Amino acid sequence: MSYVDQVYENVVKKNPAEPEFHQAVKEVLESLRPVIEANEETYRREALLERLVEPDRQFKFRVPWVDDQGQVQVNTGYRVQFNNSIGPYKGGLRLHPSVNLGIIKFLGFEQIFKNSLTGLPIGGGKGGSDFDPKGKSDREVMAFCQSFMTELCKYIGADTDVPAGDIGTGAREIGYMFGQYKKIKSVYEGVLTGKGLSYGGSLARTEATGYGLLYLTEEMLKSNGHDMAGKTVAISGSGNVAIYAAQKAQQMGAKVVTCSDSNGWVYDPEGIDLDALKEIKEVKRARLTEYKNYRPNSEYHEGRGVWTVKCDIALPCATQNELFIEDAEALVANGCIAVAEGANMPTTMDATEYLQKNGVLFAPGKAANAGGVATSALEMSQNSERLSWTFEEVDSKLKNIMVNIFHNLDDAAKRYGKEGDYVAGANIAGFEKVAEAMLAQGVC
Ligand code: NDP
Ligand code: 2IT
Repeated sequence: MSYVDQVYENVVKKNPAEPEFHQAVKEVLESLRPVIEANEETYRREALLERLVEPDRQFKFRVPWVDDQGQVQVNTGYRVQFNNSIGPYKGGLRLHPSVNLGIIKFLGFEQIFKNSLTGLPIGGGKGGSDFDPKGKSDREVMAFCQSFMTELCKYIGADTDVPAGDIGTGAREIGYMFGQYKKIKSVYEGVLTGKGLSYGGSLARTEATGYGLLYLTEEMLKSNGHDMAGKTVAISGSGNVAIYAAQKAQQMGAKVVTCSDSNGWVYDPEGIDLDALKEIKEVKRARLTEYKNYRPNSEYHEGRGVWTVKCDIALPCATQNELFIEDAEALVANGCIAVAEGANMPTTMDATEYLQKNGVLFAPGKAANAGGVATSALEMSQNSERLSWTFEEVDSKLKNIMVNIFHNLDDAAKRYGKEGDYVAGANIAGFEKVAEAMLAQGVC
């Protein structure tokens, strides 16, 4: 049996009931086959892949808190420290009722390669909880965040492990967690990123994932003879990534016609009104059903459907496994030329293959959404030197990073005879640096 198949089979056996983790490992290992075959003897002897798919350590803990009725609630918290061979563990905290160990592990595993692609010294980690911030008062969210950090603070630190936002974790949650960390540890350090601007946050971190997605997409389009101006864009999600992806797409002269949340989706043929969307989602924390009150000519539909809309470019920015084979078929039938993943693993493997086979340019999440974590690393740098950079400075570094990521993965794909396969290119380019560091550091 090939080394890749052997390692994958073992992952499934050792980690049952973690389908998202299996999916992430399979996608990475499949595209690493040529690199692994070229170095098989060393990698086997050093058990490189076995070490890569096994987290350094994982924490699972109880998070008790008291709701506004005086009722004690109990959630489960997680932090998976996956690989720190190129820098401190770095990755977000997801707060969503669907969170379980397998989801955190898939995200942590992806994060290793994504963080490597940024070219910055950050390792891979991820955490979160099955807590649902939706419908909770600020006081309840604070109670949860304080309890969560009371345990998490034992395992993290500015040079050890630096969490940040993800689904359900935004500026409010990071603020409460930072306050609790400081209270318990009496240390003022950059232990979290995505902080508010008044206490060590970086300008442009809020916008970074969405903006970075568009910088990379534009570069991918340019290198294939297209550009963003005049294009029609379908976006899913309506959170941090979706909103700032839409903003940058509009700035680049494209028209964004959709967005969605977990209940339904909006089609606005005149182009999404971002002021309205921000007010609904960032200020009121409300549902997309409200969008029609601002834009009477728009349509609201219950359920899924964003990918049925005719578009040139599709940007899935909500969650994992939200773009299926039938969606890929609809996109191809409608003449879509590019798909770039703002979310982590939003496209299923068969959908990805279908898109690639049908000539659709496809930028995988670990490259396309790396602008968020890259800017988090820039926030760490600013915290370390106790300085803050201007918006323009951070934004121009972000743009450079995204352009470099695209060329690195484009080159890696070409080196292995897989020109245009940006999935393989991203996995190979991300893996090469981590593998080299792991081998150099010996068995650990
Ligand atoms: P937010 O919580 O700000 O927004 C998430 C959006 O996705 C919401 O519109 C939400 O709808 C929707 N969504 C979440 N879960 C589901 C679900 N199970 N089914 C349908 N819709 C869902 O999160 P972000 O924008 O930060 O994250 C979006 C994606 O981008 C995630 O995959 C995340 O891992 C990834 N990402 C985020 C980065 C960041 O910097 N924030 C960086 C890189 C990647 P609803 O409100 O109804 O739940
Ligand atoms: O998936 C991701 O890259 C994030 N949620 C951002 C992580 C970070 O540390 O900024």
